[in-house]
Amino acid sequence: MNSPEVLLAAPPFDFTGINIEERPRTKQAGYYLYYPHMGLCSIGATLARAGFSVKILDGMVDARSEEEFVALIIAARPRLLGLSITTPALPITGKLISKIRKSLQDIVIVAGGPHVSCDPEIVHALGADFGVVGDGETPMLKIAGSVLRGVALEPRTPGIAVPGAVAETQPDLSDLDSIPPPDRRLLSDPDAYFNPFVKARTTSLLSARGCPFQCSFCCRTISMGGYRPMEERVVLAEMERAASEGYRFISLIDETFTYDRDRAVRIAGEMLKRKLPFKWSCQTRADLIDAEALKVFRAAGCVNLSFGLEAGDEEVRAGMDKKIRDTDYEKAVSACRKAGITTNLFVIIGAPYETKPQIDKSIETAVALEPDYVVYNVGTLFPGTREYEKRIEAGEIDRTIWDSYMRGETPLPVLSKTLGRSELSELLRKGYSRFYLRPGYIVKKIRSVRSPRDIAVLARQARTVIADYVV
Ligand code: B12
Repeated sequence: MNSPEVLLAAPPFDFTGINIEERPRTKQAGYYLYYPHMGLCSIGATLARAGFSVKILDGMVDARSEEEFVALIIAARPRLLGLSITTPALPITGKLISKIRKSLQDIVIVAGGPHVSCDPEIVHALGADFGVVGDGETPMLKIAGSVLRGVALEPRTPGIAVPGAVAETQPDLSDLDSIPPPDRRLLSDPDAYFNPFVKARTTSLLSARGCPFQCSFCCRTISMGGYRPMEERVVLAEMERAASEGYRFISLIDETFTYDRDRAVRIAGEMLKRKLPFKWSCQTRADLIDAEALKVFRAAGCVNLSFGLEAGDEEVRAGMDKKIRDTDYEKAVSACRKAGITTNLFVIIGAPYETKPQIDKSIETAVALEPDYVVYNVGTLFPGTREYEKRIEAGEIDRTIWDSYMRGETPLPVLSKTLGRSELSELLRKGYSRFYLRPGYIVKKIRSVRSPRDIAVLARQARTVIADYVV
């Protein structure tokens, strides 16, 4: 790698580890899907437009180990390193920063991403020089100007935290159309990303940032700000560009793609009209889709739709401020099936007061709804969520929990108030076995095989489920 002025990186990190503890892991079992980091591509595009030389290092695909990740950074010798950090990646990032500093004494390190946005005080414990809260484009541009061009950085610049001082709030980037589109050409291996739906060059794409809903377990209202749609022509131009760069599968990673249902239908309609060569997937809420919209989506290449079931029990769901009725899920899955779109349900194992029988109900509901896929996650208490703030107020936990989690002294806190992470992990394994190892499901999957590619995809899915969650 030639030395870039700025290296933007995401640490290598086995994120299935947050669900299953202490398993003997000799090699990575192969993830179900992995998409490129749009936040880094967007910050990279902004810096490149201002004349900085930038590269992206995605530890998840560019490095096979922590050692390799550190070695790649040392070899690149950037003056400025920006790290994107999710909460579960804190411990590894802390270790990586101290290793990098041992070899590159002059490097300036900026920490950003969902965790830092919700807990900027972590910058000190992490050993970073700056932390960025919220949208990274403008603050990172200012930091790069200061570090690389000597432009003075005003004290208390909005969005920028330094060790020991909390950041002033920066307004959300409201005019998303004014920033350059994410630059996927900064990714070192665009073919390293994959999904289970098609064998094609895969990418992610955002048509809006933020989410207008207030589910108590989700941090995106703080870390991503309010709902901010991009202009439709800008979204379509980005799609055209992705097509010209050879991408043939797009994961639309908006939190709630059909929040503005008519806008989503217009975008899909235009994809169809322009004959954009993509298959695509998106995520939304089960109460925000209808047969008409799905018909347009399918015609425009949509092959999969994900929504959060979260819990099988309507009351548990409502308790997390996700007020969607059971019947909405039944309707949604069946409408997708009729439209020829596969479905994926996200299920939380361990809502705050969820009991074991209620978790069993989630597992059985996921089976009964007959979606094509289910993804279970152990409910984690993330900073920046309303549930977290509630527990701080009640004196149940302390904000310093993240420092001790980072140092390996405290486990990652769970959402559940009654069950521990290992019990929840066991229930999660049970959920995966129950859903994917049912004879009916296996037969259905084998019957759906139409090509050698389908066999390869099925083998990868089976390997992931068995190695990660069953053995
Ligand atoms: C797509 C996605 C994924 C994809 C791809 C991830 C990737 N390569 O980016 C997959 C499926 C692999 C994934 C996995 C996981 N994800 Co995820 N994912 C998302 C999702 C839906 C969109 C991310 C995105 O592109 N956003 C749009 C861009 C523009 O925003 P952004 O990435 O946050 O970046 C902006 C700012 O955060 C900031 N920023 C980010 N990085 C940096 C770095 C620097 C230096 C600076 C200055 C600023 C900065 O500036 C960016 C541009 O403004 C978000 C939800 C969301 N809306 O963000 C969850 C989300 C990021 N994921 C989350 C989680 C928990 C996970 C998993 C742990 C889930 C699991 N159980 O396995 C793993 C961990 C992955 C990891 N490597 O750490 C949480 C993180 C919460 C937290 N506090 O950590 C989120 C916020 C969902 C949620 N609401 O809870 N994820």
